[in-house]
Amino acid sequence: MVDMLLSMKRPAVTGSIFAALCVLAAAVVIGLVGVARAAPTSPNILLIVTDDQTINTLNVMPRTRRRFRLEGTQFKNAIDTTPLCCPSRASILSGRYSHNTGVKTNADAPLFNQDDSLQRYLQDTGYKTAIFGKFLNDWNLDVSPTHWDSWAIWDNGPHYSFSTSTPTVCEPEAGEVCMNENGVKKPRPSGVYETSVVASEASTFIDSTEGNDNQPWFMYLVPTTPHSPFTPETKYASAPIPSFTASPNYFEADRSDKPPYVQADSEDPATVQADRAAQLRMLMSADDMVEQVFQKLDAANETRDTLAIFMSDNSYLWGEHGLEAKPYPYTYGVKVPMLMRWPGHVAAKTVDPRFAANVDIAPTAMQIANATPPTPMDGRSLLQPSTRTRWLAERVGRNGGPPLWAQTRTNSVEYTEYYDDVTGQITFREYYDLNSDPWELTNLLGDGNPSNDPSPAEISGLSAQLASDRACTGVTCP
Ligand SMILES: [Ca+2]
Ligand SMILES: [Ca+2]
Ligand SMILES: [Ca+2]
Repeated sequence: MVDMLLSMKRPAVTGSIFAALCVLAAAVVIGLVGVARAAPTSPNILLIVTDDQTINTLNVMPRTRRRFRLEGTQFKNAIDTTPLCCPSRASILSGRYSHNTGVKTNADAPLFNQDDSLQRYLQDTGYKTAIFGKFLNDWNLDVSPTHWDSWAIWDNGPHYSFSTSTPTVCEPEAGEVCMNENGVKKPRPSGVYETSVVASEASTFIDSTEGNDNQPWFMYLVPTTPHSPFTPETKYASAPIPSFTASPNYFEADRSDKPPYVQADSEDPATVQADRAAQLRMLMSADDMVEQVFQKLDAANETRDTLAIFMSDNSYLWGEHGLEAKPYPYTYGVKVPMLMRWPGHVAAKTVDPRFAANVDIAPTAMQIANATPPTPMDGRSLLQPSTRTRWLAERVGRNGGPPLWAQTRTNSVEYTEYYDDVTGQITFREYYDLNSDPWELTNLLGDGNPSNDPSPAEISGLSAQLASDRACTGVTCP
């Protein structure tokens, strides 16, 4: 909050900041005497998480830009600590790193502890909670998620559902996409693009809460856009997209410095470009969804009383280093779009350079809701001054795909280790001097030139730091 306060100049805004601090101070006092109910003044919390949206894609989302960038703060150095769907979603909802959630792969949804989650703590504090979209990959839709007052959840899959049966029977083999809506398994509405289903569910939920302004709500909107299959909405199937500018590491010419799995990867630039085009068009529908939800909030007079966050569950490489998709420990494989707005409380038209992360979302929500988990979360509230000088990103489990890895990074150095699945031994290291090599073109530990290597002392220091961070909990985490 202090960083944001400093960036605010207008007296009117300063006044509302002061009011916000009074509310927060009052909330802290209430917390001390053990009354754990959300004050009527607690803001709503709207969390929108897209699926596989890479950074630098807001150019196709003008309404989202207006709502979140012109009227809010953009975190330009935000990351997902494990850049893969299910582990990242578990980290978002728990405020904990993958090594602490136990959700290490996309098959680990059953390991997610719903009783140690944002939705649980907010509900306990008096928030009405709702989720619409993708909860966790491979979640058994015969099982209802807990600690939600209202929900409609589904998994990755087609973005359109085409129903041929009765509305209460779900037949995936007939082209229907199944969802669990408030405990009833049924097909998603036929012929309706998925982002419109999310918007419609959100609208119904907002209507249902209008009668009780004293109860704040937490609404988690999780469209699977722009995840594969790469099917844009019909109306955007041929929509113009921004021209492509290849970054210096686009299909990196010399990958002899890279780990063996990168050197062995052979993507097709034509496929990358086709997927990029489709994903950008899919994001146009996500932009519609964002605007529809905000228009609904405007009509309900709730926009100013809502802290809203927009982000992606993980990034997605479009040919950088010759790679496509995830989960890769390179800048655009780890960084994600992340923006936050709360009129009068979070600075508008502001770019925040701090290291922000998916594990910070839950602590941020905890702070404004005056909710306290029994053990400290790993992340930090984004409304507090940040002391984070490095980030930790990690891939701690796998069922196929790239090897296990972990990365520590400052503003000037990126250091990554790869590990053997069984022994945990380090199998490869990457070190980039980000000041001279921001595009990660020359791994100084893999370029065959010993004269430019970092000192053994520096490497052992980074390695020890990484070992410590990979075992961190709560306040010991970066
Ligand atoms: Ca994802
Ligand atoms: Ca290279
Ligand atoms: Ca070297």
